[in-house]
Amino acid sequence: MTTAEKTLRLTLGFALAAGLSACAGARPVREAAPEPAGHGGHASEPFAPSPFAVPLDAATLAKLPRETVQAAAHGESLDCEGVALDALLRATGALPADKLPGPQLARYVLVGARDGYRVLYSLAELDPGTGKRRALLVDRCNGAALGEEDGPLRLIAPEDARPARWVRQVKSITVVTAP
Ligand SMILES: Nc1nc2c(c(=O)[nH]1)N[C@H]1C(S)=C(S)[C@@H](COP(=O)(O)O)O[C@H]1N2
Ligand SMILES: [Mo]
Repeated sequence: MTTAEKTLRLTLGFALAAGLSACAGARPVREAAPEPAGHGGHASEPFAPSPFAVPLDAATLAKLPRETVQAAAHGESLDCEGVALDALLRATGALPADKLPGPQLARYVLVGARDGYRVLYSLAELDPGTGKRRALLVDRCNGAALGEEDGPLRLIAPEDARPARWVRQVKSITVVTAP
């Protein structure tokens, strides 16, 4: 074997080893450094920081399209209206407008209520380009504004098989990168 052939074999060997270790997930997945909130939420722009508190003020919600949802819980049927959670996440920069970048597949959406109840969704399950699971933040059901017991904001995920992840008295929505 000539020196040139040996060099080629060595080079190929290293390239193969490097490729295999990358495929085996040897390199840790890292997100971009946290950035201040308030960017436009496009994939080309920096990720929202983690944790990211999604604004729930009336002015933010009023800018989003209204949607309706029919849902049933414990034999009671509900006709509700409010905003789509993915639209809220996008408008506030918590969800990119384009394809969800790989590192954001490890993000979760924590919904907290005034009574201390908490539930999780994954960001990817809510992303219209990935899990496409429908969830709405509603403020009116069966023709009336929600009262203190249920509202003023209630999260409804009509595709869930039981309403355990519907959240009454929504107080906060926080997007977090899993540790
Ligand atoms: N804030 C809050 N939301 C909540 C709960 C709760 O205890 N507190 N219970 C959950 C459960 S277990 C169910 S089954 C549904 C429906 O409860 P409801 O029929 O009492 O509204 O609400 C969910 N949302
Ligand atoms: Mo429940």
